[in-house]
Amino acid sequence: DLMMTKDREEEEVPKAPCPEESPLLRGPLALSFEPTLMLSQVAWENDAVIEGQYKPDDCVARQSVAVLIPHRNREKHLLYLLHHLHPFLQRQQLHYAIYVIHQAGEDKFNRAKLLNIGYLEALKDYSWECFIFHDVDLVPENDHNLYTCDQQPKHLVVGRNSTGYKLRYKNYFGGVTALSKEQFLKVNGFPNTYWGWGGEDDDLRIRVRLQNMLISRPPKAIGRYTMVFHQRDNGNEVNKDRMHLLSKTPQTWKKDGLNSCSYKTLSVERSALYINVTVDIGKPP
Ligand code: UD2
Ligand code: MN
Repeated sequence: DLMMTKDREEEEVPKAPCPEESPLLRGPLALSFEPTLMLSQVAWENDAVIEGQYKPDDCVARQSVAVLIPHRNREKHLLYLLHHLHPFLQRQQLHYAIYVIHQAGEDKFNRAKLLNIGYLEALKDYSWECFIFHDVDLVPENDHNLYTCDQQPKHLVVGRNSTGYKLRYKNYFGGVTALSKEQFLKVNGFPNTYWGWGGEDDDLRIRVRLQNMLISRPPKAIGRYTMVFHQRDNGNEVNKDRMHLLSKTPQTWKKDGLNSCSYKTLSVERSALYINVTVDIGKPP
């Protein structure tokens, strides 16, 4: 009996890398947003996901990817996103985890700072190679839109339903972006000083340009998203300082970013479908 077990162990062959293009991709998909959808159903449909994390079973993933979602008071959007994103990432044969960075309290929202925190916290779990900075309300429509990192930072949202699937403006860098661990470190992450709506995505683009990196995008037919309808949230009013802050980025980026991101972690909860990091990020000065 003992011998038998040993033999079987020796037979185990090392896994091959996953194919360059996943055979599981399906292309454009019709998305559903059922009002009756429940988290328990999404968990049941994704039983290979353990505490928000997944690895392909039969091959070694080509990249390890942490998806970071800034969040407050958007539970329904989060549910729809988890519902679509888990199968989407599994079809891409990635080793991935989904992190939700939840801002505690009622003070002004700070998307950029939450994303910095996501990066720092996720790296405590595992040395992820690639980071996807992801709005909670954007659902990808085509699984050829790869959630991987390239030689250059990537902007994944070429267009979305509400804007006729066109790029909003030439240098637009909002919604969903992919930067490698090194690329994000090189630009010192996002600024921590943008409170409320707007500007932080443009700031990241300026940081990327200052490092002489270029932004790549998938073809128009592939970089398509559905944004679940919403109005401007309370606590995320337009940041009137944004133009002024943006004009100073070349002087401020080195000292405002990952290296100056201070916060208090209130809890880290590992639920079935995502890792929820709740943080106290303070408030605007
Ligand atoms: C645009 C950009 C977004 C960001 C924002 C300006 C697109 C598709 N997206 O989004 O990336 O640059 O402008 O800040 O162009 N959130 C919460 N709770 C809140 C407020 C915000 O969870 O109370 C999170 C959530 O992940 C949301 C994201 O912050 O998707 C951006 O906020 P938004 O959706 O209100 O802003 P929007 O759609 O104009
Ligand atoms: Mn939105």
